[in-house]
Amino acid sequence: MGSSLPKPEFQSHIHDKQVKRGEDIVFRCEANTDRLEATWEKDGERLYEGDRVSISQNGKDLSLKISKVKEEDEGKYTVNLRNHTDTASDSASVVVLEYDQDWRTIDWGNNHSIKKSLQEYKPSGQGPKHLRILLHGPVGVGKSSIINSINSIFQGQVKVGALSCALASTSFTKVFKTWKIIDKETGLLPFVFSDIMGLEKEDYKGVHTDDVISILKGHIKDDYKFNSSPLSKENTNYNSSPTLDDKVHCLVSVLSANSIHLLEEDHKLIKKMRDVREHASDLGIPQVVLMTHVDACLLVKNSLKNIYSSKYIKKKMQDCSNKLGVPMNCIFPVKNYSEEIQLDETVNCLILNALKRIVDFADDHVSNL
Ligand SMILES: Nc1nc2c(ncn2[C@@H]2O[C@H](COP(=O)(O)OP(=O)(O)OP(=O)(O)O)[C@@H](O)[C@H]2O)c(=O)[nH]1
Ligand SMILES: [Mg+2]
Repeated sequence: MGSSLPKPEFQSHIHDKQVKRGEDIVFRCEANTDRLEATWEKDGERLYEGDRVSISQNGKDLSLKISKVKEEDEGKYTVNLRNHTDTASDSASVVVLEYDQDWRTIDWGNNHSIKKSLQEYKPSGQGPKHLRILLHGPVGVGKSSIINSINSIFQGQVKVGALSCALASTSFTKVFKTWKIIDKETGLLPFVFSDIMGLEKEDYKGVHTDDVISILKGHIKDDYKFNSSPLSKENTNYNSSPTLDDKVHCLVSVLSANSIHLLEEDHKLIKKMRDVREHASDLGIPQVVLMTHVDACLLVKNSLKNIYSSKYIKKKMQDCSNKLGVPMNCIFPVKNYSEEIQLDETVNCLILNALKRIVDFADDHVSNL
């Protein structure tokens, strides 16, 4: 009497995978018997041996290899076992972390010319002495770090001194402060940054939206310490006759890639940011979003040059776009200097490109005043 055919079963399974483009995927599993036929599927379609696909069965060991992964390889993979007694199947998913091609182009070798154009920039027409750029957003997203990083680029070395007092004296920025940027070679640059306390969801915490709106109009003097109630017109810190230099020429909303998912569309904090944006729009002030903490994505942490191929980053930018109502082409991902002690041209490149846009937008605004 011949031995009876065993029912096919898995001794070990295939597992979900996340891969970068160009890498290979290998699924391996073990069956309980070699007396079966194994077939592989992707999203329900049978897979056959091909240029990038190798299928092997060595006794009970089964494997599928996809070489040089492309975006199209993302999906659900299934291995089916069959013999005359029964069938069994097992599935796992593949997520390809990157697009096949960068979805936005950036010239990584162009830092020198962008920096030069910013060093040589002069505000248009009868405009102000300097452009004023206001950074606002939730607590701890990296508003002060952006100013610090820009300062570092123009100083030619990573600087913490200029802003460390503001950062170190309290856990967050509490005072309204204007930061001038001094270029190591050419001196004072004609754009300044207004750094403010972060927004919080509670009405009595963080910077009051009325204060942010007053800052847009140039009504708040430097060194004003933010309060839970907005600054009144009677206060000595209230500037009742702001000049063009005191007014904001570009509003930069700052959000962080690693915390944007925590803010629902109807979150109080998002509502506050939209409220400020609406006032800025009424005043004709151009707006840009900087998305910080892009190194939350491992691909990007390994190499910043993956920024525009990373699906994670695009998803986070779309999230910022939907929540704030700002088009994608006004959103710039940046990595701030945080732990580094030396400048890095790729870090500089993202910041310089974003800054150039901000200055161009602000300049358009002042030239139309
Ligand atoms: N990894 C990483 N850390 C960052 C980045 N940007 C800022 N940080 C860190 O995040 C922390 C908060 O940064 P701040 O610049 O103080 O944030 P802020 O928005 O000014 O915060 P408040 O003044 O409290 O509202 C600091 O420890 C920074 O070093 C970034 O792009 N990547
Ligand atoms: Mg700060």
